[in-house]
Amino acid sequence: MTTQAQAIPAAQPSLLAEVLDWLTTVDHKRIGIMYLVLNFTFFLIGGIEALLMRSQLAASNMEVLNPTLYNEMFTLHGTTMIFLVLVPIWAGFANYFVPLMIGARDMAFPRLNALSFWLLFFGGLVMDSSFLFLGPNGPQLPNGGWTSYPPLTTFLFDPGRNIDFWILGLHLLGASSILGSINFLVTIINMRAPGITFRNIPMFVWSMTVTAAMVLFATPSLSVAITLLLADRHFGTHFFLPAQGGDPLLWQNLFWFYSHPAVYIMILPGMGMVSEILPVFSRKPLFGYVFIAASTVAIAVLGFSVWAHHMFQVGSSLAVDTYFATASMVIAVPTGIKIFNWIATLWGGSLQLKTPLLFMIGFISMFIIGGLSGVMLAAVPVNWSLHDTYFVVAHLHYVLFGGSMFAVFATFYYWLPKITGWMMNERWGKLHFWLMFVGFNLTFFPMHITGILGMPRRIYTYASGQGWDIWNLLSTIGAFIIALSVLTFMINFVISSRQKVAAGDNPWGAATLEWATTSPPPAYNFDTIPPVKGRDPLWILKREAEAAAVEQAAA
Ligand code: HAS
Ligand code: CU
Repeated sequence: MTTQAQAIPAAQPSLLAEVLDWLTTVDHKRIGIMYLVLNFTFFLIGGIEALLMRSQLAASNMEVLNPTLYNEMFTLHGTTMIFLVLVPIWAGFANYFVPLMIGARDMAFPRLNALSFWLLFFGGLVMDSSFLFLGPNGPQLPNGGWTSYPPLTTFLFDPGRNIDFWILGLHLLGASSILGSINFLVTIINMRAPGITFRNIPMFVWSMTVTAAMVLFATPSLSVAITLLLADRHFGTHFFLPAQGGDPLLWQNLFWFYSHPAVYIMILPGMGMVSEILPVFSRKPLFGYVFIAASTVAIAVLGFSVWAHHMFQVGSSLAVDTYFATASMVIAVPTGIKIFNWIATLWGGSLQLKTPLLFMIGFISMFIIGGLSGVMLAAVPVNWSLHDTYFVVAHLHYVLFGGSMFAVFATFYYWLPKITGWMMNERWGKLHFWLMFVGFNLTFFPMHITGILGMPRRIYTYASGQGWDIWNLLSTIGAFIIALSVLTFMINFVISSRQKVAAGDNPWGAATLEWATTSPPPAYNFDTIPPVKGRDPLWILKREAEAAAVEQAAA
């Protein structure tokens, strides 16, 4: 494979051919990269929307955004961050890495995989483009909140095109998720290399299996909800309008039957990655593998039976409220199991405080705070006073940003060397972490306080003299520090891509199969798949090689 191939210089493909190659690719690695680029672009868009909102809320009676624009910004910010960043970004990482981790050549259905990506791409475009098409109220963006409760979003109240675009965009995103989840399930169940079983498969793959099953069971409920809403808006049905015999609670039940599981869809893969990264950077096998895997399944099952904790104000019976409150609190048990096992993994290890580990320690600590405020919200009387206040906004950002998003950055720093062949710069990485950690806490911790002081979520401005001003100002300063940290991340990416510090096959000394091939991997992934004899295959091989060397030396 050497001299001849190198002697004849390969013809340089034209730029057009190269672009076409990417647009028509069915290679899981390229599709994975396209997901990540798209998701990061949406992360920037969602971030700009957030900065606009925080500027408007920096002080009382500001006039950065008018009320209409403010509604549009919080709707698109929530929808973008959830449906276009955190749900699909894990599919992006998994696309690239699941086949490598299980020693497969590609995903089970490569074309379906490309279709999932393009549905996501066009779903995102549709979601953001309603303002280009004039409706009866002029150019508008979706404005019903990421929850889009009817009757607010019915035709009677909002005849604009914006809600239709939100529905149609979401349909495409839902189809993308469902197809992706089928693909992951079939790939993981059918295409594992010899020796890989569900007792030794990497925990990220375990998490993706469970997540894909959740996506498959939950997403149709959302698709049904938005189809009924579309029918109500345009085809004369009355599912949601009480005056015509409908029931808005039907929407809430269908929506949360998807959207509560969705919060675990956004965090379980991250929890899988914590379980990958902690062992590598503490030089110890994962503590409690079986318990972590089982608790993932438990969270998924329980996650389907707590949705009405978002609906404690609708006047359900005491029995119903008691059930949903108890079930929600029970989820703290499997979650706690994970956290204690992670701490046990770190315990006594020789910790290497590199950027991926820093972000994961950030994840664990911030997620505990977010989880505890979740348990508080699950207590019905507490919920009655805190529902729809900034306390909920604080909770959801501690789990979704402090949790999922920190895990995303950890994963990025951890896996980028495999994708590109070069390392991210550590100094800039640490600066990125600390800026983000400080900015995050400065933004979202005060929201617990404004929430308890009674500040409702989704208001575009407020009067001073209610004790909210200083906390809001701090939140806004924090938000700009987060923006600075994201900028630091992008600078790091550019600097590192110029420095190109070679990564080698396995820069972190990790144990899983993706590190056995070159960085970046060849199109076909592996020359030969190393034998898998247990949970940490590359560490087992290393130990065997060392033992053989000792034996040889002794002989
Ligand atoms: Fe949540 C609202 C309850 C986890 C995301 N959540 C939201 C929203 C989002 C979200 C996005 O019951 C807002 C949606 C909207 O726009 O309206 N959540 C919980 C509970 C948990 C929980 C009980 N949430 C998450 C995760 C998310 C997420 C994970 C995304 C990644 N959440 C709620 C409730 C609401 C809510 C109410 C509705 C609020 C309202 O009124 O609108 C649990 O899964 C958390 C478990 C984790 C822990 C931490 C680690 C566990 C340890 C073990 C020991 C702890 C014990 C508890 C025994 C608990 C360390 C002791 C309790 C103390 C208080 C000290
Ligand atoms: Cu929930």
